[in-house]
Amino acid sequence: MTINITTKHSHDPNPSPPSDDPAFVLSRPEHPPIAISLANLLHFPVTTFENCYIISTGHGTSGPFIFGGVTLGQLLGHYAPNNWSGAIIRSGDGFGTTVTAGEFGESLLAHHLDGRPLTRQEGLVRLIIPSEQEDALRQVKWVSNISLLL
Ligand SMILES: Nc1nc2c(c(=O)[nH]1)N[C@H]1C(S)=C(S)[C@@H](COP(=O)(O)O)O[C@H]1N2
Ligand SMILES: [Mo]
Repeated sequence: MTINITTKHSHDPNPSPPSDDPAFVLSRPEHPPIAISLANLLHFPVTTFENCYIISTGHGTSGPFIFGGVTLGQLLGHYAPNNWSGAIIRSGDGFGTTVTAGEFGESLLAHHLDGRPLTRQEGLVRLIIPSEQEDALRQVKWVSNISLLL
């Protein structure tokens, strides 16, 4: 008899970007979608989140890192101010997470790591939610769509 003991994470992280372009789309009910390029994102003042770890199922834990980017609160304040209840953040590879409006200020669309640009391979644009401790299950790499929820 074989006893199959698995300690494997239920999600195998995808190591390779689904496309080369870090641009993403902001979708809202009853409005045309807004395309946001990396250049658009770089126009915002940079917010930094210190003491962040990547608890990677693939590569183990690394950090602490200082991520730089734009919070969802900053982004939505500029492009789509409204009383949203939350958002679904998705990657082109099908991975994603939901974020409540109360978390918009602590959800970073990261484009820098320790003061240098994040590479596409590393997840540019990578969602960082520092309170997330579940093996990076909310660190969405290669964000391609943000769908706002009423
Ligand atoms: N787009 C996308 N993001 C993702 C994943 C994925 O499969 N696709 N896996 C998540 C999981 S479970 C982990 S452990 C980390 C792995 O991050 P790393 O590749 O930087 O080690 O990415 C997270 N973000
Ligand atoms: Mo993971």
